[in-house]
Amino acid sequence: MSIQNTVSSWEEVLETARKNTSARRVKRPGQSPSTVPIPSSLQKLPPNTEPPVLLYRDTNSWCPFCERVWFALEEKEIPFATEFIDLSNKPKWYTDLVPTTLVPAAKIEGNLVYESKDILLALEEKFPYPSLLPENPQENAVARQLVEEAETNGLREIAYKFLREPPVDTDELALQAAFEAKLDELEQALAKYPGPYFVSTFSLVDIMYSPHLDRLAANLPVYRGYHLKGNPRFPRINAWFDALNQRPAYHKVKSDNITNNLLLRRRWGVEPIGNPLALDVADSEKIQYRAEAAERLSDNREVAIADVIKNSGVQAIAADGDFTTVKNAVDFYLRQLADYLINGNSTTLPGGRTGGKNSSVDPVFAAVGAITFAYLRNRICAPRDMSAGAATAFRAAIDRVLTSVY
Ligand SMILES: N[C@@H](CCC(=O)N[C@@H](CS)C(=O)NCC(=O)O)C(=O)O
Repeated sequence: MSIQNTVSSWEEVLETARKNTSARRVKRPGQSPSTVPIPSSLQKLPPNTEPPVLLYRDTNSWCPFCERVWFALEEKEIPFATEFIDLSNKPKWYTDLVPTTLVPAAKIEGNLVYESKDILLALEEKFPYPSLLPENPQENAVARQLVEEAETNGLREIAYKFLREPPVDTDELALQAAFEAKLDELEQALAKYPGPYFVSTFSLVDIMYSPHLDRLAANLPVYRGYHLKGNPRFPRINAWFDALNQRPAYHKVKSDNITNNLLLRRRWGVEPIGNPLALDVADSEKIQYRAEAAERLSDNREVAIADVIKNSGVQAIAADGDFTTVKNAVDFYLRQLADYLINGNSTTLPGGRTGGKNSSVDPVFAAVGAITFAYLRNRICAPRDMSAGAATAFRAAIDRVLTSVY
């Protein structure tokens, strides 16, 4: 029997995956990104009604400032549509429309607002419930002050200075001390109200800080050998991360650690001093994340296969320019990956040349599998392609199936 018949069909995988996850996306044929998540709040709108908010954000869903706005929209369950802006080639209509030319920007009931902080405050104004600012006037004023400070307190600047390869004449320890002093200020701010957040309820202050602190928590261990998570100097920041992690909206908008680390390497060309590819084991095993990853891969397989063939280098393997075999191999290995995500260890993995029952596996066929998996492990990007949890499950499954290719 051919090994190609040993795994489930795409249709079978998709059907099972959809029973185990409610996450769905809309396809955008020929566009980037190729899919977009459906905000759960859209169900609240009568059919054929335009959502009251249009969010302009970056194509790759990397922008931390856009993440702030997306986080608030999900928390407040405001129905919204998204327009993606390619930051490497911004359309003229966008630079004409938005004075700063930056993302995010939003049209709130037709009115343009830009600057993430101003968009957050405008959303509070137009859609007061559920509120992301405290009701109590005194606490409300504190929260507003903290929102301003999140922009002006210099934490971001010092953090990124510390994170980037410091110039030779820089005293790295002094830089670290300055960064830690800023984090101490956050610790003190978090101590002022009961509960894990900056004020007594989850608020815009948390949203202002979360995308940057999240990225720093992922990047610092890998690029500076410095740990924010688990650091006993910052118990409140750690409790704050734990509290954020309980919020469903956060899981929709956040990125995963590997995306955050690969991004830094690509953008700055910096070399990791730690392992950039360590996975969050807990997320990788969750059924709903495995199902979401399988659903994404099955539903969007044509785009995934075309991307692998075009960009992974696998074309070099095609004998005499005949891509049929290469395409079949990519299709097979992706199907095997999707099947493994759904069925776990009961999926028949070929066993390769190490002596499994398919020890006769064709090495050229296997090479296509190895390239496909290595490419997609780093190519997948959360939350652009799937949620952070699903991306983690996806990468963990690739690691597993990769061991069976030869
Ligand atoms: N202060 C702005 C910062 C926005 C910002 O820096 N956006 C970046 C993406 S992360 C951008 O649009 N970059 C494109 C460019 O610089 O041309 C805000 O809070 O909205």
